[in-house]
Amino acid sequence: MRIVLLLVLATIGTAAAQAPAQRTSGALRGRVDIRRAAAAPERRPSVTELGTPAPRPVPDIRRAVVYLETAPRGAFEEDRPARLRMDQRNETFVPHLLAVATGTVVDFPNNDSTYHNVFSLSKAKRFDLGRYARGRSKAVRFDQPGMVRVFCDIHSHMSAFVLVFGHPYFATTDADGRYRIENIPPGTYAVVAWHEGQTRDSRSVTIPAQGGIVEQDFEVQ
Ligand SMILES: [Cu+2]
Repeated sequence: MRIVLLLVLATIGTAAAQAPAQRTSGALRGRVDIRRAAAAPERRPSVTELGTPAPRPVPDIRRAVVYLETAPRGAFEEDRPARLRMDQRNETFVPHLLAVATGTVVDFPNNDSTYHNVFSLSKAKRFDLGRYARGRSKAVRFDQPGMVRVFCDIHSHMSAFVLVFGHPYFATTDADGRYRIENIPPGTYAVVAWHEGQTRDSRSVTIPAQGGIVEQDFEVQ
């Protein structure tokens, strides 16, 4: 309740103080430390695998997503790519995690020699793409905010996440765990770091009226 009030006050305050032509905004950046970074254990090749193709790559589970829990009033007119892709490669979804804005279309191309059957039972997006072979692709439009778990009906070890946001204030961490969210209007926000659907680290962050860069680190498991 207090956060909402602060947000409203901050919004009104800055709107009144600013010249109409100039819109101040800030950036939020920092690092997400993934504790016990459960780097999936490396598969030990066995004798029977000698001479067979390389073992499938371990999915990249070190990525986290940082986002504003409640979007500032006003803007959602940013140009985000409205089309992204999640490959099926070596019986793995690549990338393992996609963060998208509502309205984004995601292609699910099959780059394996086997069939796959991508589906989700998540409330935010239920779909079943059916079986299709190498070289073919099907697309899903994500039009409702929420967490979507993606699976393959044929390969139980295949899984991925699509996080859908109704605003543009989110970012996926890079290989070093760093993130950056741009163009945030001044105000106080609840900011969340998300990892693998298990942990959330929430902090209150204030973007000052004069804008600028605010640093905030997170810790998740
Ligand atoms: Cu599959």
